[in-house]
Amino acid sequence: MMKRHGRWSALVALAVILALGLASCGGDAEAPDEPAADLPVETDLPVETDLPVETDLPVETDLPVETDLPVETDLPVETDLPVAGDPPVETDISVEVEIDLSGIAFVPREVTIEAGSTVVWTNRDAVRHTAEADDDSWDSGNLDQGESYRRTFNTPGGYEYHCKYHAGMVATITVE
Ligand SMILES: [Cu+2]
Repeated sequence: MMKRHGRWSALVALAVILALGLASCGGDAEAPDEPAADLPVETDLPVETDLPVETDLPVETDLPVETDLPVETDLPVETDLPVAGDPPVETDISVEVEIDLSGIAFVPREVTIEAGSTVVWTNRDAVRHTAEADDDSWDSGNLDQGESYRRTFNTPGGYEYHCKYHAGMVATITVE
């Protein structure tokens, strides 16, 4: 192998030498033989060393941008619950006033209450009574012994009412 290669190289060298020698002789007709000496052209291999160009990976490191989660920490704003602490004031409205239907009469006959109060009528007689507004705006319906009717008055004013079975059973509620 070595011998053949050596011989081949020697032959090539001779050919080149001869070619150069002939060319140097000034023979224009023999110039076309020179292309055989273009072997050096194969030395463009170094051009393939552009691999380092693939080192642009670091550009993908823009993940940290997703760290804007802390913005959702505005929940503390809902801590305005203490405002609900003033309902106790409304407990003054839960006033109840009792009126008995006793002895064919409303007892007491005249009552004054604050707006929002509730009146409770209870029939203490053995006979049937009713408690209904003179203007027919409300009516207890029949109340037998022991039965009750309740109504809350939210609007200030005078309310006259009566029992539809006994002409003398009349009374008044004043709402302030
Ligand atoms: Cu009555």
